[in-house]
Amino acid sequence: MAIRTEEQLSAFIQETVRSTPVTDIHTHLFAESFGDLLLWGIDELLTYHYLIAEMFRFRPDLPYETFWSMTKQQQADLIWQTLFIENSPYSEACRGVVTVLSRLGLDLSTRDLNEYRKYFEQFSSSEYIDRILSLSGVRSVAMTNDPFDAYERARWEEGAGQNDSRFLTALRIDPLLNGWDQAYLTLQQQGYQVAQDFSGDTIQEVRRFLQDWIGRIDPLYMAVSLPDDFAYPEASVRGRVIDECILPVAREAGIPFALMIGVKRQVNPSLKYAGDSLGRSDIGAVERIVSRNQDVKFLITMLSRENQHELAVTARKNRNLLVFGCWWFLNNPSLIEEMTRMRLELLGGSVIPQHSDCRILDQLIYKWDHSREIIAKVLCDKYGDLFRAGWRLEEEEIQRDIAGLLGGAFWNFLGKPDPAAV
Ligand code: FIX
Ligand code: ZN
Repeated sequence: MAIRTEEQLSAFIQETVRSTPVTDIHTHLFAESFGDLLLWGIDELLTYHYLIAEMFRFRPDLPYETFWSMTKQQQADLIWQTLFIENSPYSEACRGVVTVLSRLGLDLSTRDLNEYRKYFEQFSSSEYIDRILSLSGVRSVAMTNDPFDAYERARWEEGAGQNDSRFLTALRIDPLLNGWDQAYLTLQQQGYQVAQDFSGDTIQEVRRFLQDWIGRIDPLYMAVSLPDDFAYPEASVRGRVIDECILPVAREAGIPFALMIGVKRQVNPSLKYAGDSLGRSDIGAVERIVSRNQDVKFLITMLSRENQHELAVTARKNRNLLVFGCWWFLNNPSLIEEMTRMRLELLGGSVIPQHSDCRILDQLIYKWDHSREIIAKVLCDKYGDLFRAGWRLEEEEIQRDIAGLLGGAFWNFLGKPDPAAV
């Protein structure tokens, strides 16, 4: 049906963005069969590492060790008191908790954390997964599957990951590229004949390791996060692993290599896993890896705001590069809007505007609610411009475009149908 007025256009865009199911291409969530790796509930929400970092800013006298020696519930109490009671929770990570509590139907006027805790007790993990996926309108999520994690490896050996098609797999291989001096030992323990100095069959054995894990978990892609000083090509262990192991295996398996570039790990080790930061990276490294390996597909996100424009332009020049998400410190409304606007202007619908990076299941609600609102706002402007220029749109065309942005472009890039699509 054709859209006749600008008001009708905006209302239709907003409703379609709100109701179109999402494929969330990068999260740290897990299916129920992965046991303790699946995190949900109020104490997990409050102890999200984004909130830990924010809490410490308001508690200059709190020794780091005191916080780390607390139980999770005590940590959550302190974060609630600091960020929600003694201050107003308008930072994006705090606002996220408010959105979640509100959409779960909890009474925000009480601000009673123990009352909120009771609410979560009524659900089993499996009921809660159904509830959150339904409330957030997320159809499927890619997990971050780590073959270097002993607990997760044991779950795979028990047959986890095979019985819930809403949880898709992604093979995460950071230690191979960022910590070879330890990683080679884990590979040896798993039966691969690798040497620290790369002698003998090391290259073939690393490839065999990747191939075995691809065979075992059938990942959508292989992924790594990389530091801000990532260089390519490079005469280093990382450079060799990329060129001689990952790229040949990605090529042969026909799966993309996902690069998340720009992390400065542990700038403040006292903050533990909340202590990472970011830095601007060299777009030249991205240009070279994608243009010299045109028969490999690359999913790329960068962490620094300063890299976003050049990354979008690099994607214009290389169809084997799909830009995705507003990652981590970019996942704030002002930056999501700026980046989404710029990306749609440069790339049309050949982009994945957002992923959630959720670590806690409940976060799917806020990360997608907040992002959908911004994506809809930008689309209203873009389709509005077309409308005012005289371009008339059918509802079906808008539905097609939005389905692409929220998942279709990803599946097209992979060359696979969305298994969860009905
Ligand atoms: O490397 C990653 O996948 C990052 O997203 C995480 O490690 C990071 O801690 C995070 O949660 C960002 O949102
Ligand atoms: Zn992540």
